[in-house]
Amino acid sequence: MLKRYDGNPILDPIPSNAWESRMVFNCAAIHEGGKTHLIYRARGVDGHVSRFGYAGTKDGFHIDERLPEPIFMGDPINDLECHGCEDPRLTRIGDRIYMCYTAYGMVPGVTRQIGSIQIGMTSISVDDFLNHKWNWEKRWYPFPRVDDKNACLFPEKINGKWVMYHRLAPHIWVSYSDDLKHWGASKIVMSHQEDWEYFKLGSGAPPIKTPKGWLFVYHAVSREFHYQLGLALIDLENPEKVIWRGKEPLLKPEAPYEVNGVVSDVVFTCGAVVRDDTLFIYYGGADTSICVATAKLSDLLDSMK
Ligand code: BMA
Repeated sequence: MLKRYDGNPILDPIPSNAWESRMVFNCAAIHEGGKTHLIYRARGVDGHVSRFGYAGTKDGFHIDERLPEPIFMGDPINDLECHGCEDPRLTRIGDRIYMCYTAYGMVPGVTRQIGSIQIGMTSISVDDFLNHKWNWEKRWYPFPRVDDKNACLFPEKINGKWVMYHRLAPHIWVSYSDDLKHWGASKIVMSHQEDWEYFKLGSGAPPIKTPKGWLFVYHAVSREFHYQLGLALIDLENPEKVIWRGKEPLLKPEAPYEVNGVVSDVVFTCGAVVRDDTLFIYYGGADTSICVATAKLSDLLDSMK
């Protein structure tokens, strides 16, 4: 049901831009002001350090705007994220856009070569975002020093609480908050069931509200260490209840730009948007370029039996 766009990849590295010369991948996606905005992860000449870039598309397929400089970077003097920032996910709440990302830092007292990862969060006003004024709020870390990533927010409170999905390997967990800053009451929501989910699971795009439930695209890692996408439907009133879950992957690495690249056999999403009845899933192919695949939302929901 999911169709790859014939013009994939839609975004490639730019060899002459040092910060994005090797890899552009795993982008957040949000539709605001008549345009889909992609905040993408990029790596360039300085090895493992990732930064975020911006690209925009009016029709969802063709990139009509791309900024030459990074729009967000790991704080080099904060040991929680001195090695960079990875895999952004965006959710609009009221007049702000919240970003969850993986903060890649150092283990204190050991060596800068040994990395630690945890969830970082920040936000920006919708106006500033649309005007490319990158006034991000001071960052915070819901679970500092906990090896945790793939965080995404639901766009509204459920039963009076803000809700986050995140990944403490190998499971997808849910946590709750009153203020979006302090998180707790964590529980496992999804664990591996199928062979293609053998090693671990993690959030993909932030959940999308539909009349039948929250549509949730996630990723899973197979025995062969291939990254694939899966689809689930979550109860609208209970983020701990999975109503339906696909037995087969929604997308697995098969196209040349998914099989061959800096990291082979990877499809990995951080963002999807619905426009009319079309779901656009933006994803990294082989950690090297950005691609899009679409499906009719109504067909996907009908297939969940
Ligand atoms: C995960 C993350 C993703 C990446 C994937 C495949 O651990 O780092 O950003 O796409 O590995 O390399």
